Amino acid sequence: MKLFSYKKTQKKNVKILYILPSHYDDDGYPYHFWKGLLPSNTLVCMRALTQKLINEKKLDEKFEVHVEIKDEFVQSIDVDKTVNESKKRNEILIVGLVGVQTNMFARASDLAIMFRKYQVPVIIGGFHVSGVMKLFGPDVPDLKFLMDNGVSLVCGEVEGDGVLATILNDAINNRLQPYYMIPKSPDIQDAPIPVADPEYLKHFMQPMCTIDTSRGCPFNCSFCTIINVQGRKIRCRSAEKILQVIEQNYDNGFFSYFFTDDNMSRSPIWKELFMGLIELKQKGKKIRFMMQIDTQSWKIPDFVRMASEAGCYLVFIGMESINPQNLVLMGKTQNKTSEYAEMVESWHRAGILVHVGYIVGMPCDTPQSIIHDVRLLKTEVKVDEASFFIMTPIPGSKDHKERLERGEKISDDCNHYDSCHETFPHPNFKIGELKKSWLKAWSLFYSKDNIIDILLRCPPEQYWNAFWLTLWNRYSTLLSNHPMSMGFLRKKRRKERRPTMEIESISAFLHRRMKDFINQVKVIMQVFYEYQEIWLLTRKQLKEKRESLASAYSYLQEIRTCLTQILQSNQYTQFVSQEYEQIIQKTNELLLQLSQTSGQMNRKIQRRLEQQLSGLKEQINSFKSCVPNIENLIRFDSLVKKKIICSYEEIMIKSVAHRRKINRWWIGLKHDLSIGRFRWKNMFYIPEVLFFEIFTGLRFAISAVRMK
Ligand code: B12
Ligand code: SF4
Repeated sequence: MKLFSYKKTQKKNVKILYILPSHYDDDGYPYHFWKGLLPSNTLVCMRALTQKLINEKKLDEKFEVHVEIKDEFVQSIDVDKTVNESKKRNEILIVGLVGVQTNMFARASDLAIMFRKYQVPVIIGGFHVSGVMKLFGPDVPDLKFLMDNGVSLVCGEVEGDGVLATILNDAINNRLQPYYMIPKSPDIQDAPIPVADPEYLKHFMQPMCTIDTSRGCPFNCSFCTIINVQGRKIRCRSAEKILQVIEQNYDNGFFSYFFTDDNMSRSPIWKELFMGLIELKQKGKKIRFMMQIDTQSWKIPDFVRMASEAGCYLVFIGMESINPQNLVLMGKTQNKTSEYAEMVESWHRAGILVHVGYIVGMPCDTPQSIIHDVRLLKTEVKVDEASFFIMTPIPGSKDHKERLERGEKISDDCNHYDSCHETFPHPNFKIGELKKSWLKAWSLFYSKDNIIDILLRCPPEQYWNAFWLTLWNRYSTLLSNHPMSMGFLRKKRRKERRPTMEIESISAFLHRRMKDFINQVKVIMQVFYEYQEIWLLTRKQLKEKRESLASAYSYLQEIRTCLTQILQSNQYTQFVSQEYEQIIQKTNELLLQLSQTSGQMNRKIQRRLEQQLSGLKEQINSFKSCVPNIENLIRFDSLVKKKIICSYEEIMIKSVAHRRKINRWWIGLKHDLSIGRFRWKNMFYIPEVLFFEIFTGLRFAISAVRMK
């Protein structure tokens, strides 16, 4: 369906093209994907606002104005082609680069200059320009460069009366000002709410709609730009209008939402909105949504319960750190670390998954403390999903301003402000070490053991959501990308490279793409196999087995925490030997618990389990006489993981044992082939392997896609 089509008319046509620019990777290629993860809220908001002006005839009536959108993450932007098409149609082209965050600013500037070469009027808006101009005014070199090249900049939100109409009429009549400073944050009560656009949403893996029900935040975190750009007073849209659009979207087949408010729990309309969604559900129109909230919101009366009834399946919480000192230094004093576990538990009880944002490189962080804190996040706080960000002094934040005032060195490449790069020297980390710690945090959290633990203990009704979310994070991080700014299947164009880097020869580019392809296939295969095993172990239908495995995994986590404490203490004091005794004791308890659960299984499993476990008791107790040095502790860890947990899993779930046997066969075959050895034994297994791979692979793929 085409939402906006051209009419034959006497008036001159004007095309307003809103583009969400991408950003560059470290090799200078813009990020493009075949399918994206999240659609852009700013892009659809800007189109809805402009369409309203067109409908209300607020734009110069001498022209016939049309509006189009393009998201560079998932759609290609060919500047020459776009300009030539407009020329052929004899229409005036106006380009708006929208929602430009700091990490997108370099790409946005390059696109702007490309369009300016054809004299196309270009306007840039979004958080980078707004944040910088609010704190430093327009006299900043990067911004001046653009204005000198005829690009117009917009600082602030444009919903206010006449604001966008003025800018667009100036653009249509070729009289754009170098910049527009919007003095007041507008009331958004009556701002148009974008309706779902199937043409745009088809570029994403799942058709999810976005709505910002409110803007502004009452808190005062020093690393955040919201306070300076959108203000501390909360302004909201009309709940009634939002509900009307949601119902209309439902009737058109769209029922999944991301409410992009920075803090939905402080939105004055949350109750009215949730009540409306509950009523829609009673009418059979079931909506599902995720939202961002703060760490205190679980205490708001009725908030958690109503969110669950209204269809919330995931909350994103800005936890940022588990070190209280860090939180005080960053002004995030509303976060109470001692309450984190209770908070997560309260959301879980309501059947809602908890995803936290976590910053590494806060003032008190060190490489060791990050490892320690991530362990706590897994074992004590028990969140279902975590996104890690490298501490970044984003322009527009108090942190950025203060660093500049103190004369500290910060990166001058905006493209690096994506929370995945080091942008300032941290006193506790050598250069490059912060990035390593950040990667370590991802790999520790998304380790296979923790993913199994998450899937075993998450609310059962959210099993498939947790499954796909963790899978996405694992897949993105294996490809060294941030899951939030990542899509499925990367695209690159040879000639589309950052102007500061040379265009590669065809052969060099083909070589790069071949390497990318092989890496992509490898990662997809790795994730497929890993998750097949994870699914075999954690499937929802194995209710009793899941429960006993869940407690085995939580024991394993506890034992590992003790082991880490011993390893970190580095000296064998009285305390260490007590801890050591404690883990041996805990492991014995684990054995006892596992053999008790065997009573619920069939006789054969029970017998095998008893045989396996009785031999282990002696081995565990033999550790009592060993010194708790590093080698012994590692041996102990491997005994618990391999001999107790793995064999328990294999005895309980036959298909897991089978999967692992075939994995070993593949590894053996690969090894044999690498050294040029041929074994007849390998051939005999081929029919069994093929049958298993096809049968289990298909069963897994169908279950994961149907999510049943
Ligand atoms: C939802 C969200 C996301 C989502 C989706 C974003 C999307 N594509 O919709 C996800 C999860 C993917 C995401 C990821 C990231 N985000 Co984010 N995100 C947001 C959030 C919460 C809401 C965005 C939104 O919908 N705003 C509402 C729209 C309507 O407002 P707006 O974009 O400012 O647009 C208005 C004006 O700026 C102006 N305007 C904008 N463009 C134009 C263009 C023209 C021509 C004109 C005239 C006017 C104009 O008019 C608009 C209407 O008033 C914002 C915070 C916020 N409150 O906005 C952070 C925010 C934008 N994100 C931020 C950051 C840092 C990131 C990440 C780098 C990582 C991270 N730390 O979260 C990644 C980067 C991903 C990427 N490269 O795209 C920062 C950006 C700061 C900066 N200077 O760069 C923000 C401000 C949050 C913060 N705490 O500081 N984000
Ligand atoms: S980080 Fe979150 S809580 Fe803190 S000021 Fe920004 S939006 Fe508000």
